[in-house]
Amino acid sequence: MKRLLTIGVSMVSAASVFSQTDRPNIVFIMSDDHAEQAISAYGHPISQIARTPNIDRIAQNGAIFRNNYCANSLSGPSRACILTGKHSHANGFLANWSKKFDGSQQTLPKILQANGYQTAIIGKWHLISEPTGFDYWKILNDQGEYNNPDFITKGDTAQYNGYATDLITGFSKEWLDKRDKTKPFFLMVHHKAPHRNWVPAERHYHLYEDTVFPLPPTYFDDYEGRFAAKNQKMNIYKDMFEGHDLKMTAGINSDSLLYDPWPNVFFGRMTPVERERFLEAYRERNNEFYSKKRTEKEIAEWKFQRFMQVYLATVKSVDESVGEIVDYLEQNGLDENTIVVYTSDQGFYLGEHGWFDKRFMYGESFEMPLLMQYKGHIAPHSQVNGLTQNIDFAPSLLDFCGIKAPKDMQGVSFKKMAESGKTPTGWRKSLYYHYYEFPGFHSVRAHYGVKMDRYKLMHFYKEDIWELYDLETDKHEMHNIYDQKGTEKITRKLKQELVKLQAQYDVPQEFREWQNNSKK
Ligand code: SGN
Ligand code: CA
Repeated sequence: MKRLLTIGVSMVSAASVFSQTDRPNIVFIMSDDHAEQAISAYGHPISQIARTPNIDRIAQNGAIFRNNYCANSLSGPSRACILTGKHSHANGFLANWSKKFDGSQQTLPKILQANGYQTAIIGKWHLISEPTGFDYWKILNDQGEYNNPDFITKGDTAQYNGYATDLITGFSKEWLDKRDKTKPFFLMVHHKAPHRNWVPAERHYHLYEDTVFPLPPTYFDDYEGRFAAKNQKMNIYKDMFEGHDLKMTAGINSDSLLYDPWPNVFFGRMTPVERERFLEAYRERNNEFYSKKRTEKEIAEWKFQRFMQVYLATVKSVDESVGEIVDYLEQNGLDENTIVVYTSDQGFYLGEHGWFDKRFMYGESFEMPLLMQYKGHIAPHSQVNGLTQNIDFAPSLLDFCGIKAPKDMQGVSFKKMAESGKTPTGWRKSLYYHYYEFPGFHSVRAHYGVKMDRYKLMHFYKEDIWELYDLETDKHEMHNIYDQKGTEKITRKLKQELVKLQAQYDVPQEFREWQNNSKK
């Protein structure tokens, strides 16, 4: 019998392969800016003192992906890559300032919908155009607000009392309750947390207030030999907004924030009583900051600690949400036949190189957490070590549902690798990356690059600056060895690989001009 190949008018139902009830449901949980360093299953020292036991449950029930990366480390673009299974140049959503996601194109939810799935998205969407391919959607307005946020549904916008993470969890469970139980479902639960400006739920205001987090060894990076790294604006001690981000007040016993450029999305969203409780919760700590003279270095270190306290307290509610959803599935007999994915739209710096935010192809921003459970198919406590990328999510999930991915999807299915725990011979050896948003927030220059097992090559193409890192001897990417004696051969190899990937993915000439113009 013929299996469904792609969406179109003359479709054959995937029920030919799976019966209705056999086909797995999918709960795709994605948070915003959640770094691997802050998920305890990944083992980073920061996460060991701010654990995420519920997110870890997914890894215990299934697989942890050790080498998963994004294709463009920014929210809108990464979401577009996930929906389409294609790189940014192919799905058209290059940057957050891109006009609109073209919702008429083929996407994962559309294909699932056409195969009899009920589809829904609840939470952050961030693609400007209205969601397509979803039977139900209830999304935040753009970045969304933490406190008493607005949610948009078809033809309506309403403000809800409560905390964004909890509301998204509640709406998701309500949708699960009300869904048509005769059909399989695909539910995307997209949290705003722990995106800037890191407002924890009130019950977590005091969590971590006495915890001291380990300062990354590269916190005081001088960016020597790295032009773009030197010229960014995402430094914790130079670029953070003290009130908005770090919850610092203007002086001893002050009720005003030190600096909040967007009061309407933060402080202004709380009721006067909520504002009062927030200020009280931080008052003693904020007064303590002003109680003694501090050197610049001490202030920089203090800011790191405050950043970690608010960021990780914000993560806590996401972890609770995952616990509630996994519990719901178990309590409703859905855990056996439901794929649960936990990921974040990209990685994030937690003080590495002195930074917050992402965008760069360096380490922690490029790395994208991925945990996945599917009982009876993915063994508990398994590890996926092959190189995977967010463009693989759509073809892989389709594969798990017995639906053949359309040929123009650029990602590949990692189903077999996840099921067997083994990297097949012939699995990809390199990854292509491209970040476009310059000028833009945080001033990270546009670049593309290739990552192989040991080396990473990056090209800041507007400036025609190349960087090469040996990840084995320099895991923090502090020493740009491009042009150094002895690196000629490996540079040639990586450039060849880059050319190969750009050709394979049909990257338009305008995004690979270097092949004609580069001085090197
Ligand atoms: C906001 C943030 C930036 C962040 C972008 C993109 N500022 O503009 O720090 O880089 O979002 O983030 S904020 O103070 O307004 O939050 S993304 O994850 O949506 O791509
Ligand atoms: Ca993000």
